[in-house]
Amino acid sequence: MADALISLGSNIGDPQAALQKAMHHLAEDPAIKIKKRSSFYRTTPVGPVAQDDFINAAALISTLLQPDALMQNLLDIETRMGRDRTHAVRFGPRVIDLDLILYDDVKQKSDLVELPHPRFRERAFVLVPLAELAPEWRVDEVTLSELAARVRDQGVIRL
Ligand code: PH2
Ligand code: MG
Ligand code: MG
Repeated sequence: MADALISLGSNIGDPQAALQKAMHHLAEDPAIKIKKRSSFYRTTPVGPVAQDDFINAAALISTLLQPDALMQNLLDIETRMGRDRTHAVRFGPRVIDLDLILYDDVKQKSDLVELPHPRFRERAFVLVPLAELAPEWRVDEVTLSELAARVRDQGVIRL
């Protein structure tokens, strides 16, 4: 069994309902056990695209799946929830986004997923929910709560 941290985000339609639905899909996957869910956060969009605020959250799971298989299941949930990547704008609005951020202390770069997630250290909308779930989880000797403290003030409000 491995532990993994997943970041969830949505800013189209009813984002809170979308996050709840995504949590249900995760819980229903027989290969995934949700250990903890974070609060929901309203977050200012990060990146080059002007768009609505996001709702973000995180889940701490344990799983028998290897990282690529887990990522594929996350992508399948996105597709089932109506995510269409064919005309998508990079960093643009999305009905649901499920990102695999950390998987034990695995470091890898496959076609499907890079671990740890390449941009998570800059993103309060990822780190604040992660630090709520696993404040003492260390990445290269630094805890998630320390990483989260470095990126405060990016408009992340707990609901
Ligand atoms: N996701 C992005 C780009 N920007 N900003 C916020 N606040 N939350 C997100 O989930 C997000 C973003 C691309 O995945
Ligand atoms: Mg993302
Ligand atoms: Mg994604």
